Amino acid sequence: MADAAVKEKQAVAPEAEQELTDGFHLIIDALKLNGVKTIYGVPGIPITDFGRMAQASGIRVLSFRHEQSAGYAASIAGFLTKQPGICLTVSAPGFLNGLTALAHATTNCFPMILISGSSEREIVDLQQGDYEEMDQLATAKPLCKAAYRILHAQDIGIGVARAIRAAVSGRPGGVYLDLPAKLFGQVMDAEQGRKSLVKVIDPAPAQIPAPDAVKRALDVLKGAQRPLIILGKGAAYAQADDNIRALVEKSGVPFLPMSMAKGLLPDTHPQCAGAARSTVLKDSDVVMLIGARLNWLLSHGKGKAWGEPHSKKFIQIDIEPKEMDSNVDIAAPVVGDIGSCVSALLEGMGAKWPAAPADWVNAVKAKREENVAKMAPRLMNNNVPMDYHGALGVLRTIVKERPDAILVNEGANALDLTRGIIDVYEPRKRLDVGTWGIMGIGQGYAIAAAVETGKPVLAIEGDSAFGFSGMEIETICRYQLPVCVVVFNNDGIYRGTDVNPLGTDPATTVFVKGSRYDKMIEAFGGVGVNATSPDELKRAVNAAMDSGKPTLINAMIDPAAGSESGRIGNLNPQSKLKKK
Ligand SMILES: Cc1ncc(C[n+]2csc(CCOP(=O)(O)OP(=O)(O)O)c2C)c(N)n1
Ligand SMILES: [Mg+2]
Repeated sequence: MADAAVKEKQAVAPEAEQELTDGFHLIIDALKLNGVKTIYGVPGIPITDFGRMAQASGIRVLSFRHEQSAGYAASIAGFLTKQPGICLTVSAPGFLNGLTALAHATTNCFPMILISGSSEREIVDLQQGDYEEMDQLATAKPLCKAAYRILHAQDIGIGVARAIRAAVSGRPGGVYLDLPAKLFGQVMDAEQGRKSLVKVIDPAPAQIPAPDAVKRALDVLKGAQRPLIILGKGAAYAQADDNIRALVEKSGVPFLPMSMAKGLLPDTHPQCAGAARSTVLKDSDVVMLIGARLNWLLSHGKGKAWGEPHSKKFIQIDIEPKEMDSNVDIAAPVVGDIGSCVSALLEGMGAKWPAAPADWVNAVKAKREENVAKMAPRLMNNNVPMDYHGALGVLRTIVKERPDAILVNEGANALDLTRGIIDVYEPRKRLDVGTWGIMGIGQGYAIAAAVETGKPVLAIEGDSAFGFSGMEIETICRYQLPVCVVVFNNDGIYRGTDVNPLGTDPATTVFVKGSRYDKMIEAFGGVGVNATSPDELKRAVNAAMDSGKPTLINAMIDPAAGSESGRIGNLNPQSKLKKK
């Protein structure tokens, strides 16, 4: 008897005394070790407990109403912080809902990790119809920068490290991390577990440009008669704000900010050519691109917008070598991270860099002043119903008075006119639809912007755009975030005036006329305001920004005021046949 008892004790004792850990805790520990402070997601099998435990461990876990919004939030958190934004989803449908945002992050070069639970591998791979069965790894792979799956608890440390490094190093992008349900419950020795965790050292190493490339670029710039600098969102992402400003100012060259690069230098800066865009694109002879790609947003660097064919030389600064010569030939490629490239260029310019040609600088300034003067009276109008210019005139002043607020913007006319009219004064204060012109980022971006920066957020959204993530106003109210959403309500997509010639269903682009989006937020305890005039709009936005209370303002815009597709109507395909 005694012997048996001793034997049993010996068998049990090592296990009872052994400290154990499990997959749940190892994933949380791995994320925390690497500085993850926030997770954006939607709970459900198999990640509900994981979310609870992560929250209990001190990570801020924000639950959304739809994974796509959580994903957009994670993607813009990545842009704002240079750390991968984390989105957490359930298997198959939740994963797929988050996948759009992961692809969006990759396209926009934002670091993000989509962590998704997945179903049992054995059943998924034999396609035996598991709960939420899907080969998620294979599905994600073509849509992101890298995709990994962790099968064993002892690999969690290295798997998380790999995901982080893949997301932020080189050109940032989206990474998929697949965590099968069984992994969470796997148990291992706690000490071994601790040792298996990896703190990523220097996750985004500097990539120093070659001295020859820097010299070549400066030679090309020096030879210019009509130089132009274009700042892209890569430049904004780099957080090399002081050096970028110093480079632009030392060169004296007019600069054109792409949408999300607005504010790197204030739009009111004397060298800003934003209001003379078509002139500088057409007439410049040397164009220095800093973190801006020659994609559709810059008409691929060729064609009518760019003046005479082969009339310019491009200098391009980008971390991705494949970006060079992607659309037109690049005379001076400078490959490296923006911060290192800009500081090398600044150093190379030395103390005696020649001023930019005065006749060109003055010509750009004159054009800009002419265009600004033309716009000014339209922005002062107090028309009812409001047009975009009247509404944006007051919002422009509000942003000027509150330059640290973050502006989120989506829609068509509501996007293009806001971009053109509202000046931005500080870096990374304008967040918008990005490379794809994607609708639905509004509330997700607003939430992450408020959470990551603690700053007030003003979101200007078309009524259609708003609808893509409208339910997230409950999320905004739940977390009591300082977000003021202004819905530009023109009864539809582009305009609210389309008519179905058959007179049966409503036309494809129109919504319920006179909708009151402001009522929606009242259901969740937020402040709703219906604004019919610029004066009312001004009062309501100022009150919201002062109070920091979740607010939705229904700004009634003349349904006839907008134009088809905003500024990009020319991209609509046209048939050679006459329209009937
Ligand atoms: C995900 C997605 N779906 C559809 C579109 C096509 N689209 C472009 S703009 C837009 C909505 C424009 O209407 P609104 O937001 O009301 O802006 P408005 O021009 O009326 O001010 C849509 C549906 C898109 N860009 N992204
Ligand atoms: Mg609309």
